[in-house]
Amino acid sequence: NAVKKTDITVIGVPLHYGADRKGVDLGPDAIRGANLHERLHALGYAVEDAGDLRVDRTLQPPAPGEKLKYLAEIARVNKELYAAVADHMGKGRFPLVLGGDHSIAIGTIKGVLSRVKRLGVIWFDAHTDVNTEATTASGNIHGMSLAAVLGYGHPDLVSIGGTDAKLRPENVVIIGARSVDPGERAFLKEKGVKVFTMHDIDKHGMKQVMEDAMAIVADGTDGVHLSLDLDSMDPGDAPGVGTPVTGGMSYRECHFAMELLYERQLLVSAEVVEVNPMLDHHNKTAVAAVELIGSAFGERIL
Ligand code: 4U7
Ligand code: MN
Ligand code: MN
Ligand code: MN
Repeated sequence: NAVKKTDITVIGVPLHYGADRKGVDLGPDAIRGANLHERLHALGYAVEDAGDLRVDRTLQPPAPGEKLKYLAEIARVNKELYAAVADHMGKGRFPLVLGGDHSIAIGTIKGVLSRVKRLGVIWFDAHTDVNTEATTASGNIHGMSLAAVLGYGHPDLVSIGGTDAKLRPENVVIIGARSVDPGERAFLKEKGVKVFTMHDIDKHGMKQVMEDAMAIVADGTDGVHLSLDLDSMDPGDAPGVGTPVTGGMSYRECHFAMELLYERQLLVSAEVVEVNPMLDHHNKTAVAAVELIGSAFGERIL
């Protein structure tokens, strides 16, 4: 048809400090290596690669018990990511951010919020990432990024990209959750973030869950950001992740969810995170990531 295809800018963020585990910093190149660009080109998109943001590789480990591990470097990288996303979106391009650990959602989403004030977010994850320094058991900032973009947590994270544009809890849905910490459960309930757990997917099926989820994120918003944590998938289909949780979305369920997202044409930005090639088998998880991106960008069997 005559729909104009968006131009895409790929931004790599080889950050692992938010997960405090090496390997996820190799995610951007593993995803590129699984033929991301070729795939998007074949679908008719003009793709530009902005390369990778620079990450300091020489940091000393944090003190035992630290509740915001590597905060300074994570905040610095996310500020750069915010600026890059805002810049590319300002030129009318679709930012596709490759992680790296999920702490990079702070920079991505703040950058998108600078261009799309009323933003919906659809967050695929085994976890819910709404810890703060007050509730975290691990001190890993990749478990705090959704709280931070909602305005909760350490000021150095919350203030990234300014505090004018706000993501509202009623415009966020989480899909695929099956590992939620006690403090997170209280947060989600108090703020009113809608979570479609694995139980909901089992009970209602992916089609119904996606229809309900997309109705929520599209209501009263001007665009939707996709945050895709590959640990939302079952570890059998996506073994290359740092925090695997059994009982996840199957390859087909996830693939179908992405196809449904494309049909509704809601997305203005996307990020794919937590792919860890050091834990993967034959790049399976990066290949799955590219398959899912393909589906979200309109790939079909016939
Ligand atoms: B990811 C965890 F305790 N909740 O805070 C934590 F279970 O971006 C995991 O979703 C966080 O992969 C996982 O450390 C963060 C843990
Ligand atoms: Mn996550
Ligand atoms: Mn996760
Ligand atoms: Mn496919």
